[in-house]
Amino acid sequence: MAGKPPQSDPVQDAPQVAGPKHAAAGLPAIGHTLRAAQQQMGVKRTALTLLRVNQKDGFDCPGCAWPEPEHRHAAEFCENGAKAVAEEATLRRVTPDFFAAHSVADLANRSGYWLGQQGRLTHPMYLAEGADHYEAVPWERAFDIIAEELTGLASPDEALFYTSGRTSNEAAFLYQLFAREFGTNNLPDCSNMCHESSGSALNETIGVGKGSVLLEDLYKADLIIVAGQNPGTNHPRMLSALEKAKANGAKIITVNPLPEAGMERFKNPQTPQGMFKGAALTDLFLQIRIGGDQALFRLLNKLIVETEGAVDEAFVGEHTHGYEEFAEAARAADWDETLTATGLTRAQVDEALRMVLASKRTIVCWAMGLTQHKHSVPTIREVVNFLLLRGNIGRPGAGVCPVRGHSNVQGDRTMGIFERPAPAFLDALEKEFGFAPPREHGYDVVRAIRAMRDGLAKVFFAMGGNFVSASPDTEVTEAAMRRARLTVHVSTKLNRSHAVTGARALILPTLGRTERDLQGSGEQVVTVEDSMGMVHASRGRLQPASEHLLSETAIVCRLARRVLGESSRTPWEEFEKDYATIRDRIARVVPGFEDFNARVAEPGGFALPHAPRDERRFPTATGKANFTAAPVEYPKLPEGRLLLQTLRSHDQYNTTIYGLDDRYRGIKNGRRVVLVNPEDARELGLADGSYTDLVSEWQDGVERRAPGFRVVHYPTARGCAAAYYPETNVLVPLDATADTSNTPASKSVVVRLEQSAAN
Ligand SMILES: Nc1nc2c(c(=O)[nH]1)N[C@H]1C(S)=C(S)[C@@H](COP(=O)(O)OP(=O)(O)OC[C@H]3O[C@@H](n4cnc5c(=O)[nH]c(N)nc54)[C@H](O)[C@@H]3O)O[C@H]1N2
Ligand SMILES: Nc1nc2c(c(=O)[nH]1)N[C@H]1C(S)=C(S)[C@@H](COP(=O)(O)OP(=O)(O)OC[C@H]3O[C@@H](n4cnc5c(=O)[nH]c(N)nc54)[C@H](O)[C@@H]3O)O[C@H]1N2
Ligand SMILES: [Mo]
Repeated sequence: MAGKPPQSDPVQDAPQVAGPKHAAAGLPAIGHTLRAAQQQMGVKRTALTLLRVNQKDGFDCPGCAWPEPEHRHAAEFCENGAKAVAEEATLRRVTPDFFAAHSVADLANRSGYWLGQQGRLTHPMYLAEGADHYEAVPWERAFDIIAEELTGLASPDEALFYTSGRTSNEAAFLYQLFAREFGTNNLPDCSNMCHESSGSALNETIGVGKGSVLLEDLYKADLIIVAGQNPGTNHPRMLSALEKAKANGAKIITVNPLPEAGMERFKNPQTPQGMFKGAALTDLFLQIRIGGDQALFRLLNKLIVETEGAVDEAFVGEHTHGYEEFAEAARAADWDETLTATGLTRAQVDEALRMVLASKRTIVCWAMGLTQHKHSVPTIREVVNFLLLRGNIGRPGAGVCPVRGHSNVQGDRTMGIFERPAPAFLDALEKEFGFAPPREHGYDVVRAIRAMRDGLAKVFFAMGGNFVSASPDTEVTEAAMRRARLTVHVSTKLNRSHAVTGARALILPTLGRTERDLQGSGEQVVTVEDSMGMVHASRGRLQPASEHLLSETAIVCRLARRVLGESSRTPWEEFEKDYATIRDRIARVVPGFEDFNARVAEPGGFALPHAPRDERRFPTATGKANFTAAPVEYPKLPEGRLLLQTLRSHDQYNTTIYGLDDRYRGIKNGRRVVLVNPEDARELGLADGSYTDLVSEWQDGVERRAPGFRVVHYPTARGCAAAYYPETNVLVPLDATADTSNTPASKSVVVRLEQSAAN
């Protein structure tokens, strides 16, 4: 089933190709923004809604986690933020009548794009065992069904509580509290598939799993390296920050197998000169082979170590551990091997080194291009080595900058959404709420799928997200979900996870970020944490999409009361009535949130403490920042194969498909495309415009196939290919994960391209 193009879908996937663009944003972006928004919301609602995005008294953009600048423009949002808002604030509705007209089998046959376009969910819906259709149920009945299944489990560890990254701090804190009072640490989240490798690497080396730079640091940097990230599409507001950094004299090195338009030239739509001409952003483009980053940074580190006076010896001596062992490994780095691993030339590496040595303040930014490989954790550790060598952590204008995805994914983790919680966090929960939290580690995403597959987990509850489409190995994941007794999704919009269900299923419709949240004590605000550890309030203003929606917080409170009953001493009713009472508890449990309610009332919010950034204190096992010296790894390709990365188009938000174009890459009206270097294509006999199946090869010998992709000759690095996720998740084996972080290696899938039978 999986990977089969939907049959009854009115949308035809017929890609047209015009070649990559060399600049991002500018006037066309404004046009696209308004068109997308007005199609969903109409003209008046568009104006009212977009003006509230990311303002100090408005709501946090549900798009990405990029921080808000101190001086905000009247329109502090971007094209893709506007699309995210429009998706949520749409006037289209999915009512009980819709479910009466469409069986679950019918929904399972539709594309993700079609499902998302149907609009906002309006009623709690229940799929009874053996039934063909969802039917509306009262909220109380929905909670009864969940309680029935949860209390019937042999152990609390047979339940899974997934979180996507849009959930507010308040809802996330209560959700993990509920799961732990219920008795499990099974709290997998989207972070497991996203920046887990960053968290793993940073925790071990600098003692804090978060980035160490604030927005101001970007403006002060001499050199910014952007590796494995496509901000033009995924963090468009980052381009304004890079533009400002450049105006202040920074240089930018881009490390990417693809030339991404946003990093080439940025036409800032918020300044008149920017709209037309724009600024060139990248000074040096290193077109690296997929997975070559660890080798690149190791070689740069060797060259730094071997350059007289290049190492910041005072910093290394006072603040770090493991330098000697690391320097020995670095000296052994081999030029030829590095050039093979990276596909770069010696001159390019020399030029990069020159820029590195000329910089006193260096920042490295990265996203999924670094985190989703087998050797992602050692790769990011090597980035840390690189920064430590020249004292680039805990100094203004310098540091590590993992750029997060979902708007509150970092906050959810801060609130305790983690399957491997720190003992100190559990101690604090125990003290505050007077129960004994489970201490055993729970399942992450990959382990949760295995547990369902093997019959060890029977209830799957999702706070947002689209688990079956976002997870790897679609066929395995879908079969695993279908084995569950009960699957529950707290959702704003319809998606495939509602159509691939356990024996029983529930859809619980919830408020979005843009909507007014009215509770017993009045209108509520929630809080979020951005990618740079800034916490601020978010207040929705729109009328909720339906009178039957409950907020995520209310859903957790009611569920907890129904499931835990008298056994819980937590004041769930009070929490639901007044979210400020939740923040009072967060203030006592989570370090850095002291006086939470008062500080979040300040316009713009507050910054969480970050010991390495603020005081060059490294809370690691050694008490210092750790150099590490892992062996260099890079993917080795068998003859005639390509290394496929699965990435985002300009018209999607993860599994939510906004449209079928990828404007900056010059692709229109289709998503089943595979980008291949023209030289590789020639060697493999793949004409531009021909159709091919992507077949992934993995050591388990199972053949995973995604049929019918149009070949696009594209200037990617040699040996590499790119195609969109989630269509290609069928190709990512469940067991192909990053060492240590267990993140699916969805950016390095070995594939062969086979001529399509269908075409
Ligand atoms: N509009 C929009 N915004 C989003 C999202 C969205 O889907 N749409 N998703 C959000 C989420 S959850 C996340 S995590 C972020 C994702 O943000 P990104 O990480 O920018 O997203 P991807 O599309 O996965 O792009 C990966 C980039 O890494 C490059 N790359 C791939 N492999 C390698 C490699 O081995 N080395 C190097 N150096 N580069 C490599 C790719 O060419 C591509 O430019 O965006 C967030 N923001
Ligand atoms: N092959 C491959 N796979 C990947 C990736 C990749 O690059 N390649 N990227 C991975 C990454 S980085 C991530 S973060 C994951 C994303 O995984 P998820 O976070 O699970 O997926 P999304 O597509 O973001 O979830 C979209 C759904 O969330 C619901 N939703 C939206 N807003 C809200 C809200 O405010 N509240 C609630 N309750 N629900 C809401 C809607 O119903 C919508 O359909 O995918 C991962 N999977
Ligand atoms: Mo993500």
